[in-house]
Amino acid sequence: MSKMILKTITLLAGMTLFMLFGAARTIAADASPATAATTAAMEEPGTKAFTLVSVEVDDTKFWLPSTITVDQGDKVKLTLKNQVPGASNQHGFSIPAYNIAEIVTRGTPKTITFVADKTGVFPYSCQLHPAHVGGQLVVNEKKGLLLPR
Ligand SMILES: [Cu+2]
Repeated sequence: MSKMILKTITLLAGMTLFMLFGAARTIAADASPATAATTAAMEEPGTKAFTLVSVEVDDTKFWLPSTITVDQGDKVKLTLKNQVPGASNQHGFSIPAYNIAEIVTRGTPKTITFVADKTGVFPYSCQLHPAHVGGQLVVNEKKGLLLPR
C-alpha cells in the first residue's frame, strides 16, 4: 500500500517538475531572440563577436557571412565552424593582413580573437583551397568613415 502512495507522490512530483520546466522553457524561448542578439553584440565591452561558417552550395565552398565590419581598436572574436560535407574534414581560414591562418576541422569549432588595429578592407579565405570562396573584414576608422552609421 505504501509503495502505491510513494509511486503516486513520485508521479505527482514528476508532473510538477515537468510543468515548471515547461513554463520556464516557454518564457526562455519568448525572451531569447532579443537576448541572443544583445549577447552577441555586447559580449564584452569593445568586443565584436561573429560566427563564420564554411558551407558548400552547389559544389562551391563559401565562408559566410561574406563581410564582417568592425571599428578600429575593436577586439574581434571569431567562432569558426566548418560544415562542409565530404571526404576532407579540414578547411582553412586566413586573414593574411592580420597574420591569421587557422585550420578548422568539421565538428570542432575554433575561436580566435584579435584586435582590429589596422583600418581597411582585408580579404579572408581558405588557405588550403584557392577555389574556396572567402570574404572580407572591413575595419572602419573610429568615426566610421567607410560605412556611416
Ligand atoms: Cu577549403
